[in-house]
Parts: sequence; C-alpha cells; structure tokens
Amino acid sequence: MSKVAIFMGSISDEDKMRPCAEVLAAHGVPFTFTVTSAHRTPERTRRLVAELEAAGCQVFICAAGMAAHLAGAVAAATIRPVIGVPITASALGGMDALLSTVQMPPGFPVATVALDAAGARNAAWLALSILALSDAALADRLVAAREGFVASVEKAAADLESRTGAPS
Ligand code: RP5
Repeated sequence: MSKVAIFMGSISDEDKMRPCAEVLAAHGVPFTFTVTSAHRTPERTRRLVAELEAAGCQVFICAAGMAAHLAGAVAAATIRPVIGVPITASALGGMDALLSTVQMPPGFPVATVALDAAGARNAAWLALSILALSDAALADRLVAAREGFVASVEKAAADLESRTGAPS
C-alpha cells in the first residue's frame, strides 16, 4: 500500500524526480511513482488521487514544469498534504513553474520545495517528516539520518582542516 504518491506531469520529468523515489525507497516507505497531467489527463489525475487516498496514501508529491498546475489540481482534490516540485522545462528557467506551484489561493496549500532534483530530494524528506508524525520508528530513522548529515559535515571539515590547517 503506497504511503506516498509521486506524480509527474510528463515522463520528461523522470530524471529530475528519480532522487525523490530513491530517498523514499532508502527509508522503506512504499510509494507510487507515475505520470499524470493536470492539463493532458485531468480525469486520470482526479481518479488516481481518489484511488490512492482510499488505499491509504498520506502525502502527494507533484512535479511539473512550465504552467505547472499539477500540484494545485491535486490540492483541489484532497485535503491530504501536497508537496510541489517545480521543474525547469522552458525558456523561463523554471520561474514559470515555481510561481505556478507556489502561488496557491488560501485553503488549498501546496508546500513548494526547490526546483528540480534538489527539490525532488527535499520533497521526499518532507513527506518522511509528515509520515513520522505518526510513525515512531520512522522518526527514529530520520533522527539517525540527521546525525549522518552532521557526521559528514564534521568529517569534511576535519579532512579540509588536516590539509589546510585548523582554524585558529
Ligand atoms: C509539464 O510540461 C511537464 O511537467 C513537463 O515538465 C513540461 C513539458 O512536458 P513535455 O512536453 O516534455 O511532455 O506539463
């Protein structure tokens, strides 16, 4: 049973969104990873949201470029948390998708993360944080992951300082 859905507006978004799937998989969270479009397949989008929600999906992650309305369309169809990932896919360099995703009207929030792969990763981390509110074991794994990030920065600092001299 999928706990998280990852929707992309086009298969052309796949490379940028794969890190999202990888973060969820690394934490043992079951997810659905598929293509559906707010504009090209609006009925499919609404049907998927209804079916996944009925099956227990807790968080929806939506990635789209250009006039990026997928996250907003999903937010209109569910009260579960929706995370939007704006994708760089046009001559406007992603600003079109960023503004389309972030500027939702009151009552229909989309938690908008960074553009492209960086946002894809953080969309997964944010989904994990939401799931961890009701999953103590997952919360423990997130704390351990944070400790890993701390350790990697401290190791990088120690390695650099061993080459260049410790700060005085
Ligand atoms: C958006 O338009 C998609 O999410 C994609 O980022 C962009 C271009 O789609 P394709 O023309 O590559 O299918 O809807």
